[in-house]
Amino acid sequence: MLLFNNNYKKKKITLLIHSNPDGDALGSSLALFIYFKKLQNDVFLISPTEYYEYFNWLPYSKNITIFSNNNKYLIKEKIYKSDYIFFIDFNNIIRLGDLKNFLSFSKKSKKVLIDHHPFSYNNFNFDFILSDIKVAATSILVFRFIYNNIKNKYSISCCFDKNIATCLYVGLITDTGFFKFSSKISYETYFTAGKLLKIGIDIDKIHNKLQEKYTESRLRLLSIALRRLKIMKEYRIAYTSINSLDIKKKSYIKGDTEGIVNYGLNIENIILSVFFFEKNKKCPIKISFRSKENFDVNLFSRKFFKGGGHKNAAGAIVIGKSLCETINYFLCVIKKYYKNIMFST
Ligand SMILES: [Mn+2]
Repeated sequence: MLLFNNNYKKKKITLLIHSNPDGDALGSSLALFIYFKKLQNDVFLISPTEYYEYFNWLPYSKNITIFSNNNKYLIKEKIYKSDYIFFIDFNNIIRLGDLKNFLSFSKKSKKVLIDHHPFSYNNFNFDFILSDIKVAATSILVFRFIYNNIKNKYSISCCFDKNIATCLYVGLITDTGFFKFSSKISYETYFTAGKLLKIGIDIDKIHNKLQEKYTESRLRLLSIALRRLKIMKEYRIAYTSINSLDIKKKSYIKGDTEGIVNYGLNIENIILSVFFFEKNKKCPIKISFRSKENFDVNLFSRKFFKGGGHKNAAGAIVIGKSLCETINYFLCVIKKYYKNIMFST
């Protein structure tokens, strides 16, 4: 994609990431932010929601604008004036939350997608697409993008600095679970990691920062979720939930339920783990799915919950149903689903 060549004029670029951005969305977008800034562009990075404070040490993270009622006019203006709008680590504009309504002001701009999720039914009209569902993280695609842009034009070491490499490395290791999720790992995963290492990132520091740090409330909520864990051996499923009462009692803070869904998969023979989350009675129910082997939670979540994600990690939002109704619905559909597909592996 020949977006930027030697004689380009300063461009206005807006970078968008998905709600509740993860390490990959933050790392990829910050890397692009730093890169475009170095090339003297006018860059603006917007997150539809706050991000988990665990990531606030990332280089340039202070430059992320969190969408709110107080800055909506600024955001509208930035989107309106953009030459380019980048959609990073998502392709379904639903994931922008209320920020999606502002895209109607973006008519003048070229839309660029950089993402590794399967295409959603709710697609947007992108002008440039850099999408590859086989790569482990969007960070790899951003690496490719920057690498191809600077090759033969600028010195790589001048543009591809330690900050950019740190951000990309964070995306890479958070989306691969520190290189554990083998289904997505390929030659390019390690190739990219190797290139980033060569730039001189401080792996010790990054791993230290990313080490799980639990707040008291997080540990208490985890203990509730583990006690409530249900195991359906014959279906190879584990599921659990956290409800609004737990949240109140344990003075929840954002990010506390992060990762609860992964615990069920640690049990031998379990291939599907599900976590249901009711933040408060008025919020929709959030569901996280994690799977192993050939159980495709992206397909399952799309089919029954209008959600989506990846083959082994997906999510969904359920509006207008209680937690109990949602779990019952899940149990009902999963049993039917199993009759059709299971134990064929
Ligand atoms: Mn990702």
